[in-house]
Amino acid sequence: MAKYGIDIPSARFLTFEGGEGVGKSTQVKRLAARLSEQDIPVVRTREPGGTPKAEAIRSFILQGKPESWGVGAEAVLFAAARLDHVNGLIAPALEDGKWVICDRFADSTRAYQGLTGGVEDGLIDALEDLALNGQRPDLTLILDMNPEVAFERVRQRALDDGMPAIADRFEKEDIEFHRRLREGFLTIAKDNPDRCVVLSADQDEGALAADIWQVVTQRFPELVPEEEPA
Ligand code: Z5A
Repeated sequence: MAKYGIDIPSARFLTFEGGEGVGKSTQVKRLAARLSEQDIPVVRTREPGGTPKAEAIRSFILQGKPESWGVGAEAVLFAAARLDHVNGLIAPALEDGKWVICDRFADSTRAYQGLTGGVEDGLIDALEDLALNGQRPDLTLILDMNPEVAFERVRQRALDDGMPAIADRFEKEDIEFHRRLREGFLTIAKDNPDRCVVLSADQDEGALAADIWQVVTQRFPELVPEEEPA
């Protein structure tokens, strides 16, 4: 039993998606903390990564090593990492009754490598079927904002962390790519209205967290504690 005498709601799989710097990691942490306050067992994870093998693929990809292999091969690598993540962490956690909140998931492959990178839908669909093994998210929150504003956040974070080279990289990013990426995520939301909710990320952290909580409790009303009798 959780606080307030309600049963622990059954396991759910939630994903956060969107462009770089829109605040996904920040909101994943906040939502996990809020669920934990209600004694709901939560696993917080991310993609690419989440298991040792998937983290190894993450560092290989993020070091830019497979760039010369082409975007199709990159999509296959993301799917390989996802397959291990689903089988090694996500599915077992859900079977254990835990809520899983994942920072990026299969929609990122569709948006980055597919809709923006040009990998054909057939390959993206096949990789998704293979890697997900039937484990589709119950709810996907797509955080949406102008990429120029999001980049300024990431650039500022890099400067604050004493990493001017990373700040420089964001100044040189191809903004047109990120505009198309934003449209890609909005297309995914339009194509999956039962699963995806788009939220404006261009607001302060607390206000966005409140919007997210409202969506989550509307979707899963079992989370709202019963009123104490007066
Ligand atoms: N990728 C792919 O191509 N295909 C795939 O299938 C998958 C991934 C799964 C993953 O890198 C890369 O892999 C990514 C997509 C690709 N591409 N790149 N490059 P990552 O996971 O390391 O990068 P990211 O997902 O874009 O993370 P991020 O840059 O850290 O962004 P974020 O998680 O959305 O934002 P944040 O870390 O929560 O916040 C960013 C900064 O803004 C930080 O300083 C916060 O304190 C600040 N912040 C957060 N919220 C706010 C608000 N509301 N107001 C003001 N400032 C805020």
